[in-house]
Amino acid sequence: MTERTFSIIKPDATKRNLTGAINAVIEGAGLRIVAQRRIQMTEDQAKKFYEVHAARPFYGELVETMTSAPVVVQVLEGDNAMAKYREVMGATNPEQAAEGTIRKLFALNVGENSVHGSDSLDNAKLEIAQFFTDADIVG
Ligand code: FUP
Repeated sequence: MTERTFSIIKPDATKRNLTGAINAVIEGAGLRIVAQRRIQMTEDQAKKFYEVHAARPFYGELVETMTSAPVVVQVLEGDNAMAKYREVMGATNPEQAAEGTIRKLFALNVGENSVHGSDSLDNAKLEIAQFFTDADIVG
């Protein structure tokens, strides 16, 4: 089924000019980038985005990392897009990520792991709505 999921190319990756290389892996996997914008995330945006992790010990560092440089927020569309992108991203900790995945190829460590992808269709909807309006998305 055609789905949409939400992606972020994180500061560690934008700082190293990896936006194009990561987009090549995304497109190579058959996912279409139907919306994309480079932004400087505010502290409030990062806090809201990672609200679910607010009680975790790494929350402060996570918010700091996500606001340390620009990010590229994206909407990806394709067959089974949510699960497919999770697979293409690889495990949260790059040491555990499979060969050929974005995190295996590019991530530095668990906190600087180059990309975010929604982990459910419900979250994808909420996350897309935090950064895009319907008019921004051209499928
Ligand atoms: P994922 O869905 O793979 O991005 O992983 P999580 O939602 O579990 O984690 C979200 C982000 O929190 C990670 F991308 C980086 C950060 N994090 C840490 O910094 N340390 C951890 O031990 C776990 C997550």
